[in-house]
Amino acid sequence: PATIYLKDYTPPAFLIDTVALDIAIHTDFTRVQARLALRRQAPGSASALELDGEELELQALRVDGVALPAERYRIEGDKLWITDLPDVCVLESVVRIAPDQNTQLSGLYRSKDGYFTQCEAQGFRRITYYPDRPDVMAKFVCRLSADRAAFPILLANGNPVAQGAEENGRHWATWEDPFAKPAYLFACVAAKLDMLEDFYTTTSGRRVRCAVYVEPGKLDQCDHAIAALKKSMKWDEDVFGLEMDLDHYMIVAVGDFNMGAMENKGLNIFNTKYVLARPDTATDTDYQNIDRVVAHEYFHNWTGNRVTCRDWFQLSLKEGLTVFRDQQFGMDVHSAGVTRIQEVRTLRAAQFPEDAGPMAHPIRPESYAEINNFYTATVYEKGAEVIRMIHTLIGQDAFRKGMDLYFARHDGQAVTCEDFVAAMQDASGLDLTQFKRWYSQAGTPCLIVRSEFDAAARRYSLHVEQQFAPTPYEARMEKEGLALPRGPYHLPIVLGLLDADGHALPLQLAGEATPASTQRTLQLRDAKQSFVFENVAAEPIPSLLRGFSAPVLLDYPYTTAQLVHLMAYDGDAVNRWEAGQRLATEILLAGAKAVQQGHSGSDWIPLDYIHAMARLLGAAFVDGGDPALVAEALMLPSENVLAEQMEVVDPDALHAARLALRRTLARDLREALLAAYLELKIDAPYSPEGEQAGKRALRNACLGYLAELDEPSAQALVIGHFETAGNMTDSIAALAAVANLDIPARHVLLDSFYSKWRDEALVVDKWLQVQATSRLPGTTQDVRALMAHEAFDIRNPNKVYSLVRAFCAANPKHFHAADGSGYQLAADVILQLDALNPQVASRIARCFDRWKKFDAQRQHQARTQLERVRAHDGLSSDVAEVVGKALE
Ligand code: DPP
Ligand code: ZN
Repeated sequence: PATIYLKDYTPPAFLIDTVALDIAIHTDFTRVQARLALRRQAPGSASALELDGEELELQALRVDGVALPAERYRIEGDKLWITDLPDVCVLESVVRIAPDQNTQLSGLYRSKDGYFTQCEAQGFRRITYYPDRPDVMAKFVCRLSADRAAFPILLANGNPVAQGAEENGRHWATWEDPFAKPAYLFACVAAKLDMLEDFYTTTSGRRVRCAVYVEPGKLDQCDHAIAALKKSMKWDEDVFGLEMDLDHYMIVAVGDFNMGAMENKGLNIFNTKYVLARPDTATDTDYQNIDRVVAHEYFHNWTGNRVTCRDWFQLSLKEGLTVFRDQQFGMDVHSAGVTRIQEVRTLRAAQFPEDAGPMAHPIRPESYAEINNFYTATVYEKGAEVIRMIHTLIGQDAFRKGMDLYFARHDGQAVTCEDFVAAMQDASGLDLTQFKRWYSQAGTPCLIVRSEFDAAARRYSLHVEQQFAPTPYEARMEKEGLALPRGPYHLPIVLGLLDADGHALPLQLAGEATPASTQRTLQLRDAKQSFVFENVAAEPIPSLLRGFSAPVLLDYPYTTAQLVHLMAYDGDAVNRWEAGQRLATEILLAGAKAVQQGHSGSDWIPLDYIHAMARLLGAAFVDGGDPALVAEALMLPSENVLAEQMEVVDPDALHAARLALRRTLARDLREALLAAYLELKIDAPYSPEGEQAGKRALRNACLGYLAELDEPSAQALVIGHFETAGNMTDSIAALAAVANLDIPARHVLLDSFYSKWRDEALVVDKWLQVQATSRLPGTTQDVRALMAHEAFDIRNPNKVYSLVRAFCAANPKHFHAADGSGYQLAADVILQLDALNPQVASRIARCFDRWKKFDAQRQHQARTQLERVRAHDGLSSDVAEVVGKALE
């Protein structure tokens, strides 16, 4: 596929003031008429109009009412060029499209109950000829028509302005969006849907109608989404002073959707997964995800829609910022500590490996082949970390001023990441020139920190060195002559120092007269930099990067005793958790080595660790204890995260070591785990919020450990948990545990679960997922068998994600099987999917990212499959880019 470069950006020759669309949906085809009011940016120049169009059947083209002669336009691939246009004119086009055949789910497509759209990033060109680029912002009017009985609901962006009947049982509706927007924010829906509505009044008195549309019969699963929407509206007013700017805010849920959700102006379209919830169908995690995704899409109304991206290289401008905003919202409405811990875990599980692999890219890449491949953990999650660092460096008040300035300068514009950073710099007065390296350098930097204590001088020094090795991305840029000089990062190190009793020390930096506080934010700028603290009586234990203040790897030679101390006493919840993870990682890596050397025992598990975990569990029940945090601490680092730490990954050894540690903890803490399990039983009616969810998380974590005891009584406990579960959180916890057990009850439970929920698609997804992630031998064959099951549909992204991606991304033991059977399964699915839905195929292909970290035999197996995929005729640019870079 052709590579597209940021350096080649040129402004569009023509702008569009208004767009009038007429979309007529018929049984076999849809006819789209578009009237574009064009205006040349540089009047008098001769440049041609460049329009994008994909899979469109052109039927008519008129300029100012006159049919365009053939010599005035030219179609080349997915481009339509028109020459000799006046500076101001109206272009009309008529095309036919086939949404019923649209399996890519990009553009206008058919799903069960009707027709839906997805236009980000480049779906609008599959609806009509248009300059499909975000820097062309226009006001849209959309007339939509369809059969009234089959598709009673007709929606588009903005406000409803008229509607009526047509002949043959058809009807129409016209919607007008008062805000100029890029085409990627266009949406329309023609479907049979049920609707739940509510109202929200903004501070300035606008009464906003909030509506959630879902498939018929699912109204009892909408309450949470609508509540989340109202909470988000309030939060954005309170925290950022940003109000809803339309009278209608609609969320439409659809079961076939490539991504999570889409922030189309006033008409969000959501994957059902992030809308539908009822206590018996959705888990606590699902409820929280709904809060977060609803908030995320709502927050986009300002950060993304009112101010959008100039080009797709700037994607992180809206995504990093909006993820940061939904994270802050999550910390405010849920537990701050737990929310942050979960984000750090996600970053390590998804973004760090990406940054270390063949698809590594900075949050603003210089080039791409397929933009759909750049909706990544780097652009989103690392992008959010970069915004968070600005927030940490300049402080909350200056950050708010920076946001205000950003909107004052750029409301209604399509801008760049530089524009955002400039607003933050101007509002705060902090020079962010060096900071901008975070936008252009790929890879996870490593901080090597060493400490030095001078008892006589009562001086404690931290010497910090930054390492920022180049990635394949930089090598590629180098080859293309685009390499930028790399340099050290500017980042905040939030830290505290603990004494031997666990007290936080007052921190007095050299040159200061008195200690300022017990927690400081240091600014690191140099490749090597030292920080010196005065008046330190005894050697302290450093708590570094509190709250995960920068997305880096930390190399500090902690002893086991120090980590155990931090686990118990660190004042920062994230770092208490982090100390436990760090210790568990060391132990598990030693365990993997022991397994490789054929040691069968578990003498690599230090007793200190077991005792620390026992204390942790006990701490959930003392005053001020937080079961949710304890549940996080009980969770060992995943095999994939551990794999990143191994020179040559041995997935079998990692699996064996991790399982051995879980079993040892289960055996040694059995009484405490059982007591906690019994104690944490909840009798109150279900609520997905706060305290109850935390207790459930800990209770289910205890159950998970107890299930590792190879004993009938433990198995009976799991089965009882399943049978008495009053909500999906408990049911699925038991089912996931039993899916790992080779006992007769496994099939009984799985079968009964499926017969109960076969008509509830999102619950069936969970059923597929627990089987795909089972550790039992035969799982790969089970996944193949499930692909032939009536419950599976390769055209439905959620089904592919739940079964195939869960297997590839969350079952390393089987995906990385030495015989190559997991890789072969993945490649089979990629090839089958590529012709149907390249975006989803490409996401599966990403599971091969780390193939070069494995042993020669596995590398050979992976290469065989990757080459097989690459050799496939007519491969999509999506998969071609991923596989091509993996094989580079
Ligand atoms: N812009 C969308 C989102 O992140 C991507 N589907 O919310
Ligand atoms: Zn987003």
